[in-house]
Amino acid sequence: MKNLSLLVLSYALFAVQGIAAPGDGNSRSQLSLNGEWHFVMDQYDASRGLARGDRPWGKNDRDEYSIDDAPTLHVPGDWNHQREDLKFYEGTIWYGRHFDLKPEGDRRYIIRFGGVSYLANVYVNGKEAVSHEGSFTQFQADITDLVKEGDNYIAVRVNNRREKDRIPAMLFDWFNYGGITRDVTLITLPSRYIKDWFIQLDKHRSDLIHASAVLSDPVAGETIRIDIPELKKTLTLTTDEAGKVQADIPVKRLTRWCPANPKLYSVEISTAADKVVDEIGFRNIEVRGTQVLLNGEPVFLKGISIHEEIAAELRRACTRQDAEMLLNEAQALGVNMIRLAHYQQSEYMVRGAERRGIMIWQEIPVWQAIDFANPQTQEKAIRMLQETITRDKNRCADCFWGIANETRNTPERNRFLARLLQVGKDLDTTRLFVAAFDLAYFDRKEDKFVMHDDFYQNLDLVGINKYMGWYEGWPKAPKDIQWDVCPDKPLLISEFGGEAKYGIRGQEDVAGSWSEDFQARLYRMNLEMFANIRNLVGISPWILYDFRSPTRLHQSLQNGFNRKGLVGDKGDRKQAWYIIHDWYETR
Ligand code: GCB
Repeated sequence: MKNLSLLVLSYALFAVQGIAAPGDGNSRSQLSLNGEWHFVMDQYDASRGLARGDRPWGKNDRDEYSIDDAPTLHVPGDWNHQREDLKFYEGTIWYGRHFDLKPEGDRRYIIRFGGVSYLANVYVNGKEAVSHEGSFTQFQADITDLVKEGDNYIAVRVNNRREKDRIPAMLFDWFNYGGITRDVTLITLPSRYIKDWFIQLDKHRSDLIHASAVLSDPVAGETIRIDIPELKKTLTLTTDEAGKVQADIPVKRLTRWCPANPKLYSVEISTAADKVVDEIGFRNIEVRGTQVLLNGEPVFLKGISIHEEIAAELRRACTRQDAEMLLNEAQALGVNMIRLAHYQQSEYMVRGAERRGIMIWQEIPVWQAIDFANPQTQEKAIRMLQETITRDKNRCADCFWGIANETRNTPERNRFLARLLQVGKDLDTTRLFVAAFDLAYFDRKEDKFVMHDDFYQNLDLVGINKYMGWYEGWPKAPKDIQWDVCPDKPLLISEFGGEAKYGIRGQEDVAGSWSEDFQARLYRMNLEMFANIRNLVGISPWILYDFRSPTRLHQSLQNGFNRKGLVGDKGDRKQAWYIIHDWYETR
């Protein structure tokens, strides 16, 4: 039965387009296309001609659209922080740049975008190469047939307008940065290359690694080698007619990845023409009753939620240094888990967390009220989940795939999420599927917290967002409050907290004081209440840093920031940071 599920996993993964393991685990030849790109703001979406840069086209040699002499934006990076006139821009911007190439006949050229916010239409030498929707997932295109010797021109139309059928939709509680926000890379590959691979430990067994790989072309009889030198394992496999290989690798004396020892093994996958080296860890993550087991042992998730933002510089985080900065602050807090809210974050975050031994909850931006009744929106969500899993399926730190945050219990939502979940489960049988809910409430008649949203039954672990003491008053003393929420499942408090502005000290029992003292007390009270949640497997306070949100309208205190951070926007730790830090030290 297990082998059957591996089979399903492998076939499903390879159905999703993509070469895997990008970024710093990749040993392949790469040309960075980061740097300065010219840009034109196209407010009315009028200038399709910019796909061709400043060249005349057709019979008409009018030079109406020009981009080469336009100012530049840095890639990667959102446009909002780079220029005053783009600070709040939501709309279309054309990016353009040249690059030189000497294409070789037996090579393939793949262009990869780590993330473009929100919609991207990519043109190479005036021809459409790929379009992609969704700010936070990677995409790529084989542009071998579009490139030429010498000067090449690439144009990207980027649009970040909020629309009802997009994900997220019209309103969300973070800043809507636009632009080419992650690395752009041109990868050179042999004409037949290793397209994808999946090498992970069995979900339950510590002595069995499942391995599979697939070539770019469906050819039988080719040799693919998989080596794990440190484990003295070498497999020489022959592709089937789909160009795939798969095998189970029995292992002894495996050092499993865990927070205390985030061991990674160097894994080499090679053919006569191609080779990739990936750093891969092995661990078991599963649920038993209401517990989460890591490598067979119950684990308490000491979490923190993080937005991909450098608040002090009013910009989206996009570099390795940015990721290191955020992870350093999380690690100093004493976490063993991070919730990457509310979307897939860069590979720097994921690989950085993995190296540090931090488990990851990654989710797609199905945030509150998206258009659940719209079949196109459904397809978008499915693709986002597929792309999320495809990029990070070899990252053992990724333990939890989140499919939704704070959705309402309606028939449309139930159908939507059920399908999404099925797609996810067909893709990946080795991780836990989760979602965060905000529908738990204190039932005065029953004298306890309950939740009436049966969708949770479909999940492995349930996240509950609960802002006691902030959006909701205390019904009684925290130590006396009982919880009976999803009692048959592991429960993570996936958000809690309240706002305070760093530096304000004041009355600890007055929310309107906006004081660190109020926030610290609120944290203490919540921790007291959590002691009564029998199925509690962890907490993930909201949130590490204050973050930008156009919905935060208090002009002097919020000033465009959600101030629930344990750390202020400028990097100062608030009192509540120490409460969590000390509590985590005792767990
Ligand atoms: C929530 C949302 C989160 C918000 C937070 C808040 O429940 O999941 O995205 O930022 O509340 O601060 O209101």
